[in-house]
Amino acid sequence: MSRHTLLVSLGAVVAAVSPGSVCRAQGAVSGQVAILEKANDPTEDMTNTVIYLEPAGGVKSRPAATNTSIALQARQFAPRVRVITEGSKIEFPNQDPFTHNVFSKAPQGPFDTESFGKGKTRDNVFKTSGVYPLYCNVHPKMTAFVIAVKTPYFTQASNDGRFDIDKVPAGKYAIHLWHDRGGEHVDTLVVPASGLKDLKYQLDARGYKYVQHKNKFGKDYQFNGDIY
Ligand SMILES: [Cu+2]
Repeated sequence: MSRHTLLVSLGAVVAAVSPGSVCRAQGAVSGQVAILEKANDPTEDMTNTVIYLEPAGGVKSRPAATNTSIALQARQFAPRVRVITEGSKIEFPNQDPFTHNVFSKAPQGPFDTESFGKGKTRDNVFKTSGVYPLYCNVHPKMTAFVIAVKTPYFTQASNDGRFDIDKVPAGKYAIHLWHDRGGEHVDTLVVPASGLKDLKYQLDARGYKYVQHKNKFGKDYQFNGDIY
């Protein structure tokens, strides 16, 4: 091989290795989840199902913040469930004409916004991953859940239970499916470069029973003249 030929060959190799080709192939992970209900009751809160994929070796860098909001509206948290990345901020705008509060006793990050009135907004940064049940110290039936995750691969199911997580690099994952009445299911997935589809999962809400939580002082709620 002449010196000239060698230089040409090296040039061809360099051109073939573009920055994009160094990345691992990415595919979508999709499927459908169903909630088993007592006496075939319909599932009206399917979108409260959170699905996320944790890479087997953990994530190398902290995923970007996915700041969002949960409104206080008609004596409810709207929406009732939000999944975010660890370290994200959630704002709580009070859209009712009366006072609310937001507190959580989650051991990984308890907080309390104190009471705030109509048109005001409070917020909280969820620094540590985990499930945060949120309550209002004024209204005993108000409940929401924030699920803070350490991965950028997450979603919430649509009304029919379908889910689709885009751009998942090939590799091994733990898939978590969580629903406030159906509990949590964890499974191992090996995602090929082409992705995975038609996954089927079922969560069981038949044993679920509503349990009234305590107020922020750890005591039973007292009727305070407000309408529950
Ligand atoms: Cu309230």
